[in-house]
Amino acid sequence: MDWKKLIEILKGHKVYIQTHNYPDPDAMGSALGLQVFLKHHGVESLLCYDGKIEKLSTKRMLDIFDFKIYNIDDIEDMTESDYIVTVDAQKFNANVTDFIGDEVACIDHHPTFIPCDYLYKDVRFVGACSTLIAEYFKESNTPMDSNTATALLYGLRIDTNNLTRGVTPLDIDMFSYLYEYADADKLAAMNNSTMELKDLQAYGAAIQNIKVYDNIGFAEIPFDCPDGLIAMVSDFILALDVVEFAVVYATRDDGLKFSVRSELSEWNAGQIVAEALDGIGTGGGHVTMAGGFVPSENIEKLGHLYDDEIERRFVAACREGNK
Ligand SMILES: [Mn+2]
Repeated sequence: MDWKKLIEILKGHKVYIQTHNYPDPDAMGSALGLQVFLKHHGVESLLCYDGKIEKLSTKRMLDIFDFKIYNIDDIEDMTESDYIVTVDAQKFNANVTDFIGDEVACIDHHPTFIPCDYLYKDVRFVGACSTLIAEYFKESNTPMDSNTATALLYGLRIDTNNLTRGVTPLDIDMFSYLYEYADADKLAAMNNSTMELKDLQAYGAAIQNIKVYDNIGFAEIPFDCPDGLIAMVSDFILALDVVEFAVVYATRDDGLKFSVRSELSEWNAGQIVAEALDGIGTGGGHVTMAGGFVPSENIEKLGHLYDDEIERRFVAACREGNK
């Protein structure tokens, strides 16, 4: 990390901070945090994303932390010479739309699938991108305000599932650093009423459809639902004591959307989903959490009983990973 270099590169340019599509709390917290950091060092920026802000928790972040992030459809004046910093996201990733601006910098905690030549790159495997942004404040002695600290802390907590998933010593350090400044009332407000009726319907469908083979749990949500919700249901299935690897997928008009979770270090969720969907779709992600997609035109390739074929593919890929 070289915060001075980042400021130097961005100074004097029109800067956008772009999250991955359908931003989650870590992406939103990171984007807000970086915006506040840059502003302190004389760089104004706008936050942007593609897709939707669809989950109740992310919508509430906008109110509680009082900031703006623009959908790309509402930005009409971005040009090729504008600078983009991607946070919690990397250019060329499947979940990051390539905007017209120039992706000059990247701060992320995900693995790189297709390398990109940035002027500034800070990709480190920690539990949350919010952790990395918090470190920019700490390293540079930039004043941390309570609102920003709380948003970053919330992102850190959600991405690490309350410090239980993919946590590194830096996450713990930044957690305690942010905690000093955080606003307990705002955190409590984020924790209250986080479930909508449609969330409950997705859980209900998944519970009805759950199948467990040894330690692998499968559940289909037979209707469209947001990425974040599929991920929550996947975490929920993983919480079953017998399940150590969870595969949840929702049926959408345009295909099947997967969320995969692993508790076993030898079963790399990202690799397994990529292998299981090889030839019919795409997949990838972290060791513990990953996602995938099968476009509708390929579902028929899976045969009439596509759920059987999906289960067969995942079980085979898990066994392969166990060798
Ligand atoms: Mn993240």
